[in-house]
Amino acid sequence: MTHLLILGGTTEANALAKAVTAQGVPATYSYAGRVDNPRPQPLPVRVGGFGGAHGLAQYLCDHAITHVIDATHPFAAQMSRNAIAACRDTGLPLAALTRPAWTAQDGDRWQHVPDIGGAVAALSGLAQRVFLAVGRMHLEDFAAQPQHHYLLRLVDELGELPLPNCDVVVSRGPFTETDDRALMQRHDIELVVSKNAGGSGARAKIDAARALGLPVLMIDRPILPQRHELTSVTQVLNWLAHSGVNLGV
Ligand code: 3Y8
Ligand code: NAP
Repeated sequence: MTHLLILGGTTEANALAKAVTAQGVPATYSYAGRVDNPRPQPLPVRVGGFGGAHGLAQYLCDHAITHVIDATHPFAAQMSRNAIAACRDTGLPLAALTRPAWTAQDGDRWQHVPDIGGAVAALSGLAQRVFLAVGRMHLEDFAAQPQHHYLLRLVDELGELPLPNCDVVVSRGPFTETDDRALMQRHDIELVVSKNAGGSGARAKIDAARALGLPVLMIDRPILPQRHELTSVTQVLNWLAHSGVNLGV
């Protein structure tokens, strides 16, 4: 009996959830539990960590999972590493549904940095008005550069803010270039800090920066171990069909 585990939390994971539900394939959607109100899904949802790679392997056995699709964000590196280890240990098939990294186009003024720490180091120097659109989990790292005025965009309100000089916008994507351009003009933004998330849900600020001629500190993705990677829902459905899943029941 087929039972998919979708490791979710992205636009692509949500599209996959709809597709497998439409095909009548039994599946469970998994959130880490990072935000207060994660988007509802059309299939059973579980929320919270598994307890490392071993906890995930145990979950896969306990819930008779037959296939794992890692549709997490490219920066969710620990989850992806755990999925590789747990599927290796249990012998279960794993495919990652990911999105190609963004590449600079004409007019882009990108400075690539290898990780969050590299972005913090690149912010040394005179005070600027910085759009820090990297979420909540790494904000404290930027307290090392308190001279800037930061515009933060968060999914949920934060009580304590680790940055002395900042404005906060509480808003979850997917975002649009028009709105991001207006936001950046309203706040006189001079520099954008972004993860190279890929996909469409987070790219609005990159397109807005190009249109406004603003520089971008682009944080490159963490390097992941080798795994079977797919870049569309159709490819995932084909992968499932080729591994014996009866689609369209
Ligand atoms: C909990 C689950 C959809 C999916 C929406 C995508 C697109 C909008 C853009 C900016 C960048 C950022 C952040 C972002 C985007 C999508 C997608 C994406 C970036 C939700 C969601 C969960 C999370 C977790 C959250 C992180 C944070 C990162 C905000 C749901 C809304 C910055 C990544 O407050 C926190 O703790 C937030 C934590 C991990 C990164 C960070 O370090 O803070 N995403 N985002 C998932 C879980 O619990 O398992 O409610 O949908 C999902 C989405 N966020 O179609 O609606 O697919 O990428 N998410 C980044 O890309 O830089 C915002 O502001 O421009
Ligand atoms: P991470 O650093 O790779 O994972 C840290 C731990 O969180 C994992 O080891 C696991 O805990 C738990 N976890 C992560 N994703 C999970 C999931 N989908 N289901 C169950 N547990 C999960 O992950 P992250 O960067 O914090 O991302 C967390 C979630 O936010 C993911 O769903 C991701 O797709 C989504 N998201 C992240 C970003 C981002 O910028 N990082 C952007 C958009 C969406 P255990 O070890 O206890 O199992």
